[in-house]
Amino acid sequence: MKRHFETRAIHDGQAPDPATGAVVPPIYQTSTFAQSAPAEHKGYEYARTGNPTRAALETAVASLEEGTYGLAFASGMAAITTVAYLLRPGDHVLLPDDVYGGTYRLFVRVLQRYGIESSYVDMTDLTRVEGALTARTRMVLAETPTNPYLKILDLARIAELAHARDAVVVVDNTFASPYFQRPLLLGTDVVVHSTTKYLGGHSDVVGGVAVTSSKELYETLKFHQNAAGAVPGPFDCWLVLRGLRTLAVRMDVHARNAMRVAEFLRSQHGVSRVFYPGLPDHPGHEIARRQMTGFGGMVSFTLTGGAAAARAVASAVQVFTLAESLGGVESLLDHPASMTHASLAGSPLQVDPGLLRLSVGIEHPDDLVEDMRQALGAAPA
Ligand code: P1T
Repeated sequence: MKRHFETRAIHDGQAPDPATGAVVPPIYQTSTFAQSAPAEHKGYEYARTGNPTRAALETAVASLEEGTYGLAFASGMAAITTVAYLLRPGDHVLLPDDVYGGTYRLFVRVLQRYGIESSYVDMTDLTRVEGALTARTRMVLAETPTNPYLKILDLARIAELAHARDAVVVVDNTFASPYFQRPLLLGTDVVVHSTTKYLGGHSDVVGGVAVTSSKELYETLKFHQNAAGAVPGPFDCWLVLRGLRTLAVRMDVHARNAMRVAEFLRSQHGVSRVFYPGLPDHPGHEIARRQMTGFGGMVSFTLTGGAAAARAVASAVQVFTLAESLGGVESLLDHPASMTHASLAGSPLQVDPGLLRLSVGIEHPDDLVEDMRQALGAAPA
């Protein structure tokens, strides 16, 4: 019988060290490996190409995503950049109109210079997805729930539309984590993560991964991982592995607390809209129930007082910390328009300056609700 997620998170890729019996995978802090004769070695030659601590992480993450092959990178952006090496000048990539600001910046400010075109549509509308696919579209890069509006995209349907055009479907699964969503089982081709977020889980490491079940895609990505070299160090891999082991228990609490905070926010007069896929009136709720096993820990909201109120709340929080990033045990509050999504300023994807985004942590929910109550009190009506 196939082992359950919680068991795989603790054991896959993490068997006791054969050399010493160490229960936790050792940090192989070495840049090179001895060879017995030229090109004869124990599977490792140079640490950009491969390192046992990194291999442990790559195996574990592939297992959790129900994929065959995992690759680890120095950041989420390094993982996405390496996936973009699948493209050639003249190719077109389709992305959601709500996407992490850094991903937009990479495609528009960097890859466009190399002849890669990108366009952005509301992927909750499948007719728009279909209409935006062209003969040159080689990749669809979906993110769901999206960052920062938490839209839910129907991955199985998007994969069907993209595959009919022979485009590769890449899913950024950072917000859901593999505990709540496994895109490869929905027919998509590659999953990427910023492991900086839920997989690491403690806001103490920057990293990324890519997972696929296609041998061909894996071999191309592995070649580029080594050729371009944006690999993580062994200690960073070890930190992500340590985070992975508690992913299941953390995600359950993140989701439970997020639901409490979302329901509280919705009951407040000063709050105009709450975006959380767990709320039954969220437009993506039914798809989320089908394709996810939980709704995650991210909540966004707008205030009746607009941007001035948002800035006041952002400065008033005490348990939440005003900071970029997400997915750690501690609750964070982000003002996307001026922080994580500032690179969208002046673009058609610009974020409402009245929007606040919460990464709801695993503190006691009463303390999180009380903090929101007092911070909302600081907002001008
Ligand atoms: O920061 P890095 O590890 O390079 O990951 C980039 C990235 C990729 N994909 C998604 C969905 C992300 O949210 C991010 C990083 N996001 C933030 C820092 C943020 O606060 O939204």
